Amino acid sequence: MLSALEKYDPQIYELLNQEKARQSGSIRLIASENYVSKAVLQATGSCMTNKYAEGYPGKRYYEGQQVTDLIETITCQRAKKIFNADHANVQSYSGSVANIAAYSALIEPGDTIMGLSLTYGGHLTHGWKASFTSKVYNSVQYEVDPDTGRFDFNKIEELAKKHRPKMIVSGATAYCREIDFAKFGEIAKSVGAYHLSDIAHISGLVIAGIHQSPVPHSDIVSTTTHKTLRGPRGGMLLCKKEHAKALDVAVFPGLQGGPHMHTMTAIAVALAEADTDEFINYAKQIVINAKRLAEKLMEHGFDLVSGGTDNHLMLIDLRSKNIPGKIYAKALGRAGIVTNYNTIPNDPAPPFNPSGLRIGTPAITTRGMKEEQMDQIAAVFKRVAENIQNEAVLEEIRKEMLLLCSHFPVPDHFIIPPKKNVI
Ligand code: DSN
Repeated sequence: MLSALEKYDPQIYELLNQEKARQSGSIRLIASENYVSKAVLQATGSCMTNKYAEGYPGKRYYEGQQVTDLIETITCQRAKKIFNADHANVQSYSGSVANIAAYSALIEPGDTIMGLSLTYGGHLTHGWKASFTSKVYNSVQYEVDPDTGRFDFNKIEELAKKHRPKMIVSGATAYCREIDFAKFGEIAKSVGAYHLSDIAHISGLVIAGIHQSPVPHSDIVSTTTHKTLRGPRGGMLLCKKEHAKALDVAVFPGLQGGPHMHTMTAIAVALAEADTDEFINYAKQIVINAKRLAEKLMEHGFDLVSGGTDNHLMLIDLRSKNIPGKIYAKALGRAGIVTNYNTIPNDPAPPFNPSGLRIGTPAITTRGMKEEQMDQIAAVFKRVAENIQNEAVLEEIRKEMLLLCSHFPVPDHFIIPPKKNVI
């Protein structure tokens, strides 16, 4: 495939090679990124990209659905089985669209929604002021306690009682502690709200049983498919039986036209991979690595929001180091480590130049790195902080990181042996 690309469009081919080299030659700590298997990559780049399939299996608006119907049915079955859910919709183009579909299925424009503020770790679509979701719905935002970095359920409950939202959203993009979905569900029930859980970041951990599942406690669960779950870039929804029809209609024809069948096909493959012991071991190692990295960073004098992590990510509060998040992320980048700057709870600095850095371990865990490498990476964080403008030291570290990468090559050919009884 690539040789055809090379011949037809050498410029794009060359850029793809550059990106491949970047992904292979750097320590990728962006908590939402990963490396997919060869099987997932193949499915993503398959002939399913050529097919329109508006509608649902057995009820399409185009002919030629002999295979698409089977693929969608299998993908839904796998999703329901692995999450133990009544119903699955696997058509969402992304996590953002999945969240909007969830609102649209259960509540009306103008109704009140209550989600975690973006600057405290929530997602844009949880009702952030710049998002469409706050224009269509009346958005009330809760925060995490700035002192503990954790949810304060008394405050959340108080806010819910005051504003009586129609939908409470649990889930986050930058929260490093276990989320008590049962408690969120209880609060939602007590005020007559629906409960939407967004597990985009942690769905792989939920599948592996190392994070509480929101499924029994939520009306709808949304997720992306490419973070800890390690599939293609897409979205997925799970819900209780009674919301199945409304949710499906909200996705199609409510918000989308034809589903991206190549992505859905790759989601099916990723779900089969996730239903294996190899996946469970990988997910466990993500958390072991994150805890070790957090511990070592703290030993090196870094402040972590909430004092550690329960999941795959952590937030470094850089105020005590006197280094703005962006400056630090860029210096780390020059040293071969890719991260993203991030707000911290009650950040005195603006979101585009925040006081924190978010890091996560999914991608480096997929590469096979373990505790020893976490120690090495934590030590590098210290050296970079001490040499923020010393380009010679940063270049020296970059070479060390390149060497580390060479010992853990990008597993773009890794294959998860399928389970015997895969659906
Ligand atoms: N942009 C994603 C993340 O990095 O967490 C959230 O959707």
